[in-house]
Amino acid sequence: DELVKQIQDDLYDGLKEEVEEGTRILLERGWPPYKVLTEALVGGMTIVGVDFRDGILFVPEVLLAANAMKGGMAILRPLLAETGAPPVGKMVIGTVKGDIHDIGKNLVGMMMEGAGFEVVDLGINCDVDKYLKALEEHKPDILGMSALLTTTMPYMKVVIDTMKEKGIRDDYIVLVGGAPLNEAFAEAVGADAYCRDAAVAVETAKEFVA
Ligand code: B1M
Repeated sequence: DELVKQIQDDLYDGLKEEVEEGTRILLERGWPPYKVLTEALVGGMTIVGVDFRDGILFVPEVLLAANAMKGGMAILRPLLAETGAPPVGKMVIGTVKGDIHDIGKNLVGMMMEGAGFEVVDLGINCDVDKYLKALEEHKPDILGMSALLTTTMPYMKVVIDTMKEKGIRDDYIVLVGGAPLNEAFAEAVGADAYCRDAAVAVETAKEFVA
């Protein structure tokens, strides 16, 4: 699709208004919000990621791309979150300490809301204290943690170990995600499951709270 390619290019170039415009047009054409999200926005960010890795794009450009992506996501958010049903469960989610990547986490939050979960978003750079306080305050069914860096993902173990020390580990379902993780890592740190993407996070959460 020409327009999808155009949106991906605009996202790459950090053109927020153009990405927003393209997102609206795809919706007007009857595209389901989830398809717009995955094909145009996530697809575009994947290309950005490859060129970032290869040293073709640098942090300032990637920040602009992320900002453009958030513009598109803001349009999709209410559509993805539309649900009249009572909450099926509650999730507290945050990106771990030292890590400021939040697009994936935000996406997971949006999709969880869309599936009828109540979501408490703790933001980025969350230390153990922040997670534990939120668990105490909100009493969720699920704790979700996100990490995009190989240097920050071990912090998930710090959080889970602290939960164990306090004797509260088994009071919660712990789901983890982020590009550098995998199933073996999730198991090694003592999480209940690794979620490859936002759709898997929703499926997994539903299985656990069912
Ligand atoms: Co960063 N960055 N970045 N970055 N960045 C990566 C992660 C990197 C892989 C790029 C690369 O080299 N190819 C690389 C990490 C390498 C590594 O650790 N091995 C990297 C690096 C190195 C860095 C810096 C260190 C760069 C520097 O300063 N020199 C720096 C670190 C800052 C820090 O955190 N302390 C940095 C900074 C940034 C920006 C600020 C410029 C920007 C973030 C903006 C923002 O988030 N607001 C940024 C971006 C955008 C990226 C890439 C290009 C894209 C990430 C993204 O948003 N993807 C990324 C490359 C890549 O991942 N391919 C990269 C789209 C998003 C939808 O996918 O986040 O994977 P993702 O989320 C998915 C799943 O993973 C899953 O579901 C989501 C939706 O499907 N998921 C969960 C995620 N969290 C979950 C939680 C769950 C469940 C599922 O809980 C239940």
